[in-house]
Amino acid sequence: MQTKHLVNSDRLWKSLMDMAKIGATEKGGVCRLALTDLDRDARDLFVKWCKEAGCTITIDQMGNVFARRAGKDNSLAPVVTGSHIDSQPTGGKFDGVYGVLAGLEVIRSLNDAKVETLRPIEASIWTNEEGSRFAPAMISSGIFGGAFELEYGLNRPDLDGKTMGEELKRIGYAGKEPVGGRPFHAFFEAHIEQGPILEHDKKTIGIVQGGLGQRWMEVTMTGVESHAGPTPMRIRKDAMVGAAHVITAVNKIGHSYPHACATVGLVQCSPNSRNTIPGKVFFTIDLRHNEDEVLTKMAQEAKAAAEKAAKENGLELDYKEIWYLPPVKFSADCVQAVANAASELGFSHMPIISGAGHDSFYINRVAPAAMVFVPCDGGISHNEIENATQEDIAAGCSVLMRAMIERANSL
Ligand code: HGY
Ligand code: MN
Ligand code: MN
Repeated sequence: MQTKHLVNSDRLWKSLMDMAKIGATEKGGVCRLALTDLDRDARDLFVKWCKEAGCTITIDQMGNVFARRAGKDNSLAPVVTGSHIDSQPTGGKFDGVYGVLAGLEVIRSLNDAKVETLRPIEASIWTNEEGSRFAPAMISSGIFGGAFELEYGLNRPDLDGKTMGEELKRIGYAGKEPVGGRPFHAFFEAHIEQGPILEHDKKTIGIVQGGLGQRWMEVTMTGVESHAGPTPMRIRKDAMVGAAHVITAVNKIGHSYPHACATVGLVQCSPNSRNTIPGKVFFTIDLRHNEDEVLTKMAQEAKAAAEKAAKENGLELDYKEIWYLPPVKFSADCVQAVANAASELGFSHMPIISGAGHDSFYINRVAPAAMVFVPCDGGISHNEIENATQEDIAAGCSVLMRAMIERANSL
């Protein structure tokens, strides 16, 4: 069957490449951390493009940006699409921003085709999806979905103690609109898969059924700083040794359950000097699984391993869980709308579960939501070499557009 693109593939690709210049890194990726000047510049560019496409712009108190294209009946709840524009420190050109610019491309293509939908359509940016600068992830969509209070989000600090509220004000995106409390008729998010399945199975579109649950912990192990030379091994209270035991245990937990994921991604050692025994080590744990009970067991085992390592190495332990996201199941109607669109447009497709978290996970709590995945090279993401093909990027956007039109013309 001949596949059909509904969108302007070259224009979408160019907007992605232009946006990737903001925070571009030597190795071809982006570093555009949440609420930095680069995040502001990217937001400003998106807003400029959306205004040129005839949209009206609304910004809420967490800096979420909504670009609205009017429909025939603007009293009806909109169909919304979007994702995030903040990146990892060594992020790629597509993670998040593809979903933001795919939403703009849908609006631009509707304008080109002079199509008026019954319902208004909105393209959106969700603040601090990555949870890299400000933990946890997906805070702003989480507030929209009722998982966190606004005050909690505004007061989340980065590692230098700057809060989200202060940084939103600083970059000029502390909006007035309340976060949430308004209905979406449906929400769709286009995103690269960030894993190897679609590429391996040679499918263009992933019909995302839902996503893994997550538990994030912050751990501080405290021993005694002392001289690396005269301090005998038997009397040391070495925080790095304790942390090493926990890090190894977390990795073992990840391997011990099928489809589990377990990662220690952030480690800070103090005083971080080569000839001083580390007195304090701070690190994070990221556990994921599609079954809530298994995720709970993994978390219990990680905590037990930390307590054992602290005891055996004479260390103080501060261990706290800072985030729990239950496994997600998307709305059957929206998932079906994506599947129908992929079939009607002739793109190969398969059902898939997301290993990564996304803003639609929380929006799914207050509105029917689903996602459209496209492959990325080698399944690599959260890496500057992250890449996708223009063909797949346009295919995913066409499926997004078709699904959105179907929902936007339904009562
Ligand atoms: O961590 C995640 O899954 C997402 O990239 N924030
Ligand atoms: Mn993402
Ligand atoms: Mn990401």
